[in-house]
Amino acid sequence: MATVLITGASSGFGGACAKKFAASGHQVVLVARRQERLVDLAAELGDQAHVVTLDIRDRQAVSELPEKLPESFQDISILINNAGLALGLEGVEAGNLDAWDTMIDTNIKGLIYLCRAILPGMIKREGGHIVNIGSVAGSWPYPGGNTYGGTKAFVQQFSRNMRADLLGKKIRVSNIEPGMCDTEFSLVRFEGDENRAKQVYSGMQPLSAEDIAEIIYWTTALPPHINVNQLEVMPTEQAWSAFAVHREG
Ligand code: NDP
Ligand code: 8X3
Repeated sequence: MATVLITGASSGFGGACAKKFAASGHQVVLVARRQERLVDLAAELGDQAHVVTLDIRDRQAVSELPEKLPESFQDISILINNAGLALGLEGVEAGNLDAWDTMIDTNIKGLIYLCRAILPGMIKREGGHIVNIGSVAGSWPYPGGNTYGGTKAFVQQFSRNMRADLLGKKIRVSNIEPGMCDTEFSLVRFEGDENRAKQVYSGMQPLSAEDIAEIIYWTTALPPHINVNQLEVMPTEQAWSAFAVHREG
């Protein structure tokens, strides 16, 4: 039985991971800001779950997180760095600087705070697995993806650099990079505009949160000598496009 800390467990991939890992016999530490949702999920999962209501942008709170866990939940062997968001789809010349700060503070800074807080324990216990949730947006540009894509490109390179730092320490690092997936992601991106969020997935079959949880679980369940470095996954009905060319006249 492993203890798995999941950020962003109040929705989407994080919630589905909590259910998947708990159903597979593991303990889960559920982290997010919306306490009520976490408490409801923990009630569903039983004694295997522990709730931590936390904003991952709070550096101090994240650094104190390991020591504040009940003793039976302290030996975290899997960290799923999932909490994150996109805000807006404006072109770079019209982007909202507050939204950009929030994405950088959450997707980049929150993620590195968690790694820094949890890794010393993993190193001491000589084992662990950090699963970062990147995005196809970290490799492939699209109009309006500017800062969000930049944060996920950071996650890609930070994951690789962590592998370099952790070589020989029996700690795995994986970066899972999903494409379109129907969670609350678009609702958040479009500030609660349900119609606009729905349009993103209309007429095609997106991935589900459970699909991603299955893939994350698989990477962690592989024998310990196997490290999935980077795994990009899209719906079959999504693909890349040709280069865009602007022509005069
Ligand atoms: P959801 O919006 O459904 O879930 C996002 C989760 O992140 C929520 O649980 C939210 O909890 C949490 N979160 C956001 N900000 C903070 C914060 N400051 N502190 C703590 N928790 C926070 O979206 P997804 O499940 O789709 O997204 C999960 C991850 O997957 C994100 O990193 C996203 O960028 C990435 N991703 C999503 C894709 C998609 O198409 N859905 C594709 C590729 C990557 P709360 O609000 O309660 O704090
Ligand atoms: C979410 C996928 O394509 O909307 O990271 O950026 S995308």
